[in-house]
Amino acid sequence: MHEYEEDGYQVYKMGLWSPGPGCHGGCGAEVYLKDGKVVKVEGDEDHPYHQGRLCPRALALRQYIHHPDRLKYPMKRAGERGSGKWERISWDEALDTCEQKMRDIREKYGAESMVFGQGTGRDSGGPIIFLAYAYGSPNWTLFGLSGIACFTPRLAACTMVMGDMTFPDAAQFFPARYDDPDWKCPEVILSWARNLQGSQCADHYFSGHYVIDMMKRGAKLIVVDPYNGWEASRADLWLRLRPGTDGALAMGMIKVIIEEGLYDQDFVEKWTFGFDKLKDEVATQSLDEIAQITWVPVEKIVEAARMYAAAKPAQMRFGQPLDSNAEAVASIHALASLWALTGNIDNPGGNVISRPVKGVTVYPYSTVEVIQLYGQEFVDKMNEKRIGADKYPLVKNFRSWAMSDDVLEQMETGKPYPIKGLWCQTNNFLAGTAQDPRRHYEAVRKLDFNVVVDTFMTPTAQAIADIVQPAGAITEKDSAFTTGIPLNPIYKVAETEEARMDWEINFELAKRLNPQAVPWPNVRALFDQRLSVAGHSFDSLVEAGWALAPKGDPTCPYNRHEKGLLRPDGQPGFRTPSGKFEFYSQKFEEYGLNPLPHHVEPLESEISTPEIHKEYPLILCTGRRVGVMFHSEHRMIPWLREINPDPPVEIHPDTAAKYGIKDGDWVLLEGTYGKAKRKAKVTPLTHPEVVVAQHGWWIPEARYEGDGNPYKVWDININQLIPMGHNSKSGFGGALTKTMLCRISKVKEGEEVSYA
Ligand SMILES: Nc1nc2c(c(=O)[nH]1)N[C@H]1C(S)=C(S)[C@@H](COP(=O)(O)OP(=O)(O)OC[C@H]3O[C@@H](n4cnc5c(=O)[nH]c(N)nc54)[C@H](O)[C@@H]3O)O[C@H]1N2
Ligand SMILES: Nc1nc2c(c(=O)[nH]1)N[C@H]1C(S)=C(S)[C@@H](COP(=O)(O)OP(=O)(O)OC[C@H]3O[C@@H](n4cnc5c(=O)[nH]c(N)nc54)[C@H](O)[C@@H]3O)O[C@H]1N2
Ligand SMILES: [Mo]
Repeated sequence: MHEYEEDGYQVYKMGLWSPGPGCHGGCGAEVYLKDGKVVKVEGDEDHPYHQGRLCPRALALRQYIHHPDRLKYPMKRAGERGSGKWERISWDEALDTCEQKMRDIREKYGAESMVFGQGTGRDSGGPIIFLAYAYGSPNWTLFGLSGIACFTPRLAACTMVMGDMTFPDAAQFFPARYDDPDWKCPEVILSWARNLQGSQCADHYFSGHYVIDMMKRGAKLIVVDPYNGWEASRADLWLRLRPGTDGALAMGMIKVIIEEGLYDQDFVEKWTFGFDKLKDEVATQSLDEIAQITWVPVEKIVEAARMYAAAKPAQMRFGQPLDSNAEAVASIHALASLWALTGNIDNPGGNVISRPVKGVTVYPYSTVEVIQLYGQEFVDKMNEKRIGADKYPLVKNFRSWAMSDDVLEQMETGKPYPIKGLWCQTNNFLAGTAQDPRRHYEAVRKLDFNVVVDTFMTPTAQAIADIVQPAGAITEKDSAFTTGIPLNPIYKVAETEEARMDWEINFELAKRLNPQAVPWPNVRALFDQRLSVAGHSFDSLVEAGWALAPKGDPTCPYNRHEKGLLRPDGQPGFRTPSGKFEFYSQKFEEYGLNPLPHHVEPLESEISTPEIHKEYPLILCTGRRVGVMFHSEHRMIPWLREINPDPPVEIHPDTAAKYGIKDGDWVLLEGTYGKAKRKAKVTPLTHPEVVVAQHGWWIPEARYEGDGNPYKVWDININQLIPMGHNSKSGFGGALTKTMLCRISKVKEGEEVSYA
């Protein structure tokens, strides 16, 4: 039952997602309401995936939902852009203005002149592409994040070389979870650039604590991470690599596995393509050189390769820092090759192929899904003007994003066609999403019309918006979590003033701008249709609580390549040109990219720019997640801010001593592109040559009076040290968020940062 009464509370069982906790988890919660207000949130012990566990952000949900600073009604600016002056307006006026301005832009310059920007994959992703496509603009993008370096590089690489993405198998496909007789516990979990304690559910959509569950069941842990975090400190083997050298390390492991004959001969013979070419490639490489590049000693590379290859099954979880690698898809190709070499694809306990549960798509993650929603002809038409599609064949042929780096450049140059407006929903680019936020700020402020849809007044909204629209929080919206396991409904149980759900806002505007594209009477009807392939209506999914695909369904494992469940032609094999996992990728070759996995040095490093390294000797590794905050959110939530009160930079005690820095000192970080201030947190957990800085910082309590520095963002935004426009050759990847060089010094007397 999804709703019951207890001690005068109305209790709703629901999956939590953004906005509120943020995250990608859809965790099972029980939300307690009294007099229409959320008063308490607890984990739902009956939920098979999370069994009552919740993160701190979910537990603090009531402080988010009822925060006095929540945006409560639409507003228009009442002065110059960035003046900090706002006037309350009605929803009618807000939507009338958007309709009229967007019509003007479309008529004068074409629909492509309006960019639709989102942040990370949240519930709003579906309605944003929906509005963009209804309006007629192909320019849907993860606005500001160089190389769209979040998940898409991993998705694109895996799709090209094996036709699908995989997730670690934590028995998430079965209601009985670990007790299902078909499931096997992996002997080894290789956790590569993952941060269980901080990012928690991250990009695997069924909660991160499965690692602990499986360690309790005997799985050994190998960790690849420069930082001594929760996982590294508990690992059976820890490889402390230099940030950005994952591709080189993976090639080293491939070399050992091939040359020591540790690979799964049967799988390689039957299901892979290009093995000999991969073998020739690694024969040219030396483990000593790889050790030098990666900082990982040869013995450890060998030990990791042997341990991973000997385990049956073994699984790998891989995180966002890989998307930031200089040639991200190439290093991800190397990692995926490890699964194929050891036969750990779609096997019990290995890396299992993931497709939307029963084929339901609300927020498309692949080209197939975009086409499923909008049709081939329309998608082809969109590609004609999609920014970046002509420049990068991989971008053209995967998922439909406009390329973030090129969007910025085109805003600045107006070439090949002008950009005139930004629809900015779920994206605080000035504080968190964007690299080189100053360039973004300048470019967006010159546009004719900007809209921000958010739950709070952010630095971005203050600086660039003409219209601000208040978005409903997680308990204030109807939607569905269809991108992971299980399929979860989101349903409205409360309201905050005039805040509206993202789907409703975009649906209403899309209907005004292109009624033909919106044949449904309301959002619920749209959901009914999209859920119908799973045999559900919106109401029945809410009643059921969650849904899974049954065994035998093509969206449920195992060994689907053997059963002909992966390819459109129904033949056994993978959805690639050869029908096999491609060590030598024919798609990459077709797109003018190196068909083999390989390593590319970061833009700045001790190897690529030794001169710069002399002056800027530290590696700036940003954005390592912390559990109490989601990107730029939660700085105003008392319980969470108390745990993480100031924008920190973590620095090793030896390095701190060298530069005369003490714990709690304000320090200046300087790189070749810019600078930012931070509070030093001296800790042995970080490597002496790596400083670790959280991203997403702004100071909500520093009230904004129109001085051009909204919420002190220019004092502390770490992305000022990170440039745009150096994304990977393929287009996707290379955000440089983990690898820029920098130097550090104590902030001088009188230059103290204060934000009371
Ligand atoms: N609480 C919270 N959860 C989040 C988010 C959040 O902001 N807050 N963000 C969400 C989003 S959008 C994402 S993309 C995910 C990201 O979540 P993850 O993929 O887990 O990424 P991170 O936490 O950035 O880093 C993971 C680990 O990689 C290490 N690392 C850094 N650079 C490198 C490198 O070059 N190579 C290797 N091998 N390791 C490296 C870091 O030290 C860290 O321990 O988290 C999601 N979950
Ligand atoms: N230096 C550095 N920068 C990074 C990263 C890093 O590791 N280092 N990580 C990058 C990554 S992987 C990502 S994915 C991006 C994330 O970037 P974003 O996802 O854009 O994250 P935020 O900057 O927090 O902006 C999100 C905004 O959306 C609002 N919001 C939240 N949920 C909703 C909702 O459902 N509806 C609406 N309308 N608004 C909502 C929040 O209040 C917030 O203001 O950041 C990137 N930036
Ligand atoms: Mo992300």
